[in-house]
Amino acid sequence: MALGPVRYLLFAVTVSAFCAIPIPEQIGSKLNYGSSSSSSSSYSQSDAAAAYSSNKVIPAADRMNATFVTLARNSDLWEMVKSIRTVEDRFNRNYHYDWVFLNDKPFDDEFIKITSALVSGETHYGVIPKEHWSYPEWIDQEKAKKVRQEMGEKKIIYGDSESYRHMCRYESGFFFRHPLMLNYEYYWRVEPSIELYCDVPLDPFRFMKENNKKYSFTLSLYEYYDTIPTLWDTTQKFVGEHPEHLSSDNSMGFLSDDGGKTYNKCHFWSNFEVGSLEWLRSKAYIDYFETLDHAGGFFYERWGDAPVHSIAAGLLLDKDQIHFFDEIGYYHVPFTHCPTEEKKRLDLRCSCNPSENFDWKGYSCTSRYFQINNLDKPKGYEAQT
Ligand SMILES: Nc1nc2c(ncn2[C@@H]2O[C@H](COP(=O)(O)OP(=O)(O)OP(=O)(O)O)[C@@H](O)[C@H]2O)c(=O)[nH]1
Ligand SMILES: [Mg+2]
Repeated sequence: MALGPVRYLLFAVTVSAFCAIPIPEQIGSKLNYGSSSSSSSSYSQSDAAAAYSSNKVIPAADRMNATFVTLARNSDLWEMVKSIRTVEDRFNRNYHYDWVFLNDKPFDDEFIKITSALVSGETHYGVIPKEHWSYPEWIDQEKAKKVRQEMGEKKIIYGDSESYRHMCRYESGFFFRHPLMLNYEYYWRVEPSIELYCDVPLDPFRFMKENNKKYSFTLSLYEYYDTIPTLWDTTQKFVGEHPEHLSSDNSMGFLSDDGGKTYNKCHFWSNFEVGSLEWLRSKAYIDYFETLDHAGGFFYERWGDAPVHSIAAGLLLDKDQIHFFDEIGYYHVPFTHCPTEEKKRLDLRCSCNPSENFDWKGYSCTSRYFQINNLDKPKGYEAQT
């Protein structure tokens, strides 16, 4: 973990040295806090904002069918406590959404005692079935071991780690199928040691549902190439075999600079996600995951769940089903998303330093997202490039 910032900084230097990143024209934000479509309920996002400032708890009937979800080890407890506290303070104290914790080993009593005391909603603790956290029978484990040694010698971050690979495969293909997740429609992924910097002035789950969004992000960046050399070839194979799954209004322009021939390595940073579980459980997504899983790259390379989710969202969903949550100020070491506009930061009582906002820096991909969606960049973004 301590290597995290170093990894990204080294990577950032590489990217800024070798990649020409087109920066779109200056434009102002189109994002707003409210929902653009009508709701069958009398409850609205402005009620959410009012409730936040008055400390009112949203009635259960006005909650969405949604949960927070965290994959963690028992040893992550105290870093997880920080994440829960920030999520509760900035959002969930008014909502009391549930929280599902998943682990490849049983959670211990202390983990359960502390986390259940801090979460305002119900907590659920699940053990991951063995077959979702082990080698599929078609994987050559000797070959996988050799790769880990080689990647370790090359000092590729987590290159020598077996558990990190199981984790990435699990987050790519299984967490949304865990029995505890099956009854929910939306999830918000939370990792240990994160920070929410601003009051969350809307219910992100409701926003997703009312606006037909399926996937969302706060930060985006370039992937480390050595971890995914054949991910794009495998994706192309999938597209060839399943052209029916490709959206005709996809985000190829976010993922590729040459119309799909090569992957530009842009991905949404998946340690934060609010998304549709039903989309992840769809035939389109499962077919994609199965193609990747059979190709073996989770073990023979070190494919991360971030590029996997991002490529799937970018190709299988319509462009406007992917949402950028500008109002959710967020930190996961070493990157910050801090809303660009001062008025927004003041209204939402943000505690982030705007000069640390990563959005418009050269190694963020968020400009590309704005470009392909014809979105106006927020006022003041030039000062943060
Ligand atoms: N149960 C379990 N959870 C894990 C394991 N490895 C990682 N996780 C969890 O999976 C998520 C991602 O792991 P991280 O170690 O944060 O990976 P990362 O975000 O790429 O790396 P960092 O930059 O070091 O945070 C976190 O929620 C971890 O708590 C594991 O072996 N078992
Ligand atoms: Mg992490």
